[in-house]
Amino acid sequence: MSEDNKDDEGDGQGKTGVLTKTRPKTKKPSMYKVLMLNDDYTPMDFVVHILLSYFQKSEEEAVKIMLNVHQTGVGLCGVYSYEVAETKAMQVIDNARRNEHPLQCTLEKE
Ligand code: TYC
Repeated sequence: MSEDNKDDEGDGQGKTGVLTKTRPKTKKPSMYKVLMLNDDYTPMDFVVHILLSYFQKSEEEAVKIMLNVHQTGVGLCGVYSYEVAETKAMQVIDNARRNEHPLQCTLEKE
């Protein structure tokens, strides 16, 4: 019997140990937006292809996002942990470069 869990309150209710177990201080990992930027040269169908290949979008969603980027200058591709976001942005930029398109992606902390 541990000293700090003894029933010494005399209320006839049995054990009254207070639950004081503290949770360790953990922080949720920050999430990052992968943003796609507009440019004047990357073909629209290439951008749609990128959204389908790296961001698991449906054809309909991909076209919507691409047009939104085309019209507003920037658009959201997805939100991921830092490492996943960084990897996806890198893969997109690398793929675009290999295909000689200037398409760019950036990360933004949520
Ligand atoms: N603005 C490009 C065009 O007119 C299309 C485009 C859309 C390029 C989205 C980049 O992230 C982008 N061909």
